[in-house]
Amino acid sequence: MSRILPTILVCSSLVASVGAQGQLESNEPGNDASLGAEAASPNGQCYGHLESASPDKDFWSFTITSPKRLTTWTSRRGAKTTENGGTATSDTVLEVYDPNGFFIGYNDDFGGGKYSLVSVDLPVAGTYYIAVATFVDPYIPGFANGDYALDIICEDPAPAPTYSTAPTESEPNDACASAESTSGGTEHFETLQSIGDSDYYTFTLNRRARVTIETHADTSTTGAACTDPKLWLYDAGCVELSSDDNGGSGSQAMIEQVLEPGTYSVEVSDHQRNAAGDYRLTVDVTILSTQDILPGSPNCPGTSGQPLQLLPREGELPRVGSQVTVDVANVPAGPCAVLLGVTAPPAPLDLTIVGAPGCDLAVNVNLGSFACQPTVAGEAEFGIHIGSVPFPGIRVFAQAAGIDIGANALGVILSAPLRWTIGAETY
Ligand SMILES: [Ca+2]
Ligand SMILES: [Ca+2]
Ligand SMILES: [Ca+2]
Ligand SMILES: [Ca+2]
Repeated sequence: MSRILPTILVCSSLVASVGAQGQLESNEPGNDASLGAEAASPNGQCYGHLESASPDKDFWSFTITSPKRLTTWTSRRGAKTTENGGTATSDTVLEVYDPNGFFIGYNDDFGGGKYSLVSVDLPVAGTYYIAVATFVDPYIPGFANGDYALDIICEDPAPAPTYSTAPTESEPNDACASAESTSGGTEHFETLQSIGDSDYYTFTLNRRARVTIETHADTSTTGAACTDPKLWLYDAGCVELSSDDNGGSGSQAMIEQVLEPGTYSVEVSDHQRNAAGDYRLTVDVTILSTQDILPGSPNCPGTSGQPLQLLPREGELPRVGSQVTVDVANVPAGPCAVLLGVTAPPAPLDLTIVGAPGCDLAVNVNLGSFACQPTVAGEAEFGIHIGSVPFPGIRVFAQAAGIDIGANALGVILSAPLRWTIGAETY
């Protein structure tokens, strides 16, 4: 039951908004300045093009009527990634300006790629500007140009976190093997009973997440505080990953780290494991967006000799409240559709028996099948608007299918499946 309800809610939230397309740039070269900015929505996806003749800058504007938190990012648009003369740009920079034209945000690269992301508070109502520009390296001839996607999300500022209080510790908990259980949204009011005491806590992540573990001054257990605590983070084998002494408030400790799915432990002790006293420990877990191509259809070429492919967009983030789009490459001449579901079969279903050897059905098509949107010859794109799904961590599976008479006896080819994990945040 706990899985069914989110599934139904995700379906109803997604189906109404499948196939949404970005707003196109329409005022080049007027949009090179804020005066000619393209008017955009404060929540949506835009499609622009950075010119090849000279480095381009495209201004986009949006208006908010109350203070918001802006998160905006660029991503690749188009299946090809050629820097010069290709269909997709590969390197952008982002600038954000307030209603008075003051510069309030900038980013070149984020998340290990060449696209850009800015997250900034917008403190007053008004019209703000985002400029997408070509990255120019003065030491390298030529520059990246081509198509890009720009996502804009304006949200109400997040409320202060609230925690549920964990049961009192049960000593001895002085090793990974005897650690207390914890999880995101939990706080612990505990004490180091004697000099040299360590308290271990363990938690398990089933999605990629940003984890924040922090100590806070407290005297609620014995009346005396541990004045200078320290934290150590360990992996499932109790191998130390990191530690922090004074990264929190004053001499308090804080570890903030992006962690892959798995089991971890954290140790709280005095900074020299040489003092006693009370502390409060908080644990926050924020699930992050991911997109992965999974195994499936290992040998399912079309008549072109190439396989149908879903290509996740570099820099694109399947985040709550955003539009997520994927490119489709090697699209055959016949109709193309994207099969969409919130679950996948335990193993891909080989279609040899119906005349498509090497092609696998790897999605439970419980959201439906939807036409690809053609872009250029042999390419298409497909997008969904995620809406405010209140269940970050839910997965959406997509697989492209194309009618390609002659490719095999069935006349259908399938791509490998794409798995989106809907994150509460981006990185
Ligand atoms: Ca442009
Ligand atoms: Ca421009
Ligand atoms: Ca203790
Ligand atoms: Ca202990």
